[in-house]
Amino acid sequence: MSPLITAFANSPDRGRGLARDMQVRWALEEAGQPYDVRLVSFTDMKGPAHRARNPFGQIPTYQEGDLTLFESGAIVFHIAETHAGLLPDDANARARAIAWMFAALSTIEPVILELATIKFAERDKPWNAERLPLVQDRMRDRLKQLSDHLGDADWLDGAFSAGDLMMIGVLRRLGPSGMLNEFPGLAAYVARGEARPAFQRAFAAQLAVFTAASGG
Ligand code: GTB
Repeated sequence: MSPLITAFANSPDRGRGLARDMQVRWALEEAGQPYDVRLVSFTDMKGPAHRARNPFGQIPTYQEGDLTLFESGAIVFHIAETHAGLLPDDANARARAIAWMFAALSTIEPVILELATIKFAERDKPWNAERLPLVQDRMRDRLKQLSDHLGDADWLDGAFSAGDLMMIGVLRRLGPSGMLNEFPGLAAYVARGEARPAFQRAFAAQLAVFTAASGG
């Protein structure tokens, strides 16, 4: 039986593939693993049936046989561990690829989310104008360090891995801000990821949900 994932029935990103089911879809496509999708509304997500899948009432989740998982990083890691192609065979290279997955989620993503918070949720706060440049500088520092590491390489550590998949997934959240353009190497890195056929299939699948929901 194919794994079953959850995704927004009505994604607020209007089909831009910025919600985290995109990373799970992409990993499944890289692995050549067919999957089914349960679309959930915001009301469904907060109900008991979905909270049994994810106590925080969020997407994505993943069900396969008697395994139920939440957290996009844990789901992608599970897919990578159980299918070929997303983690290197060499033990050290594999450990480094996993380190990049953690770096995406715990070193890069927090600064990106902080920027989103200050730009949207805290827009009306009196201290917003003072805080924004501090947050932007923190993010630029991190992006520069990442860009310096990447240099002219195609991927973060040798061949494409789940580490790149998670990192590109996180960096794509910067798209609407335009900040990635300050780092052409990182912009090209994201474009390389988006050009992968597996990414394209995953993107098309989530876009089809938006198109169908909006009657297009
Ligand atoms: N740490 C968890 C993980 O990695 O799986 C975080 C999961 C999470 O943030 N889920 C979000 C969610 O369910 C969707 S992806 N939110 C609903 C809720 O909390 O009630 C985050 C997201 C949402 C919308 C956009 N967008 O519109 O651009 C982008 C990303």
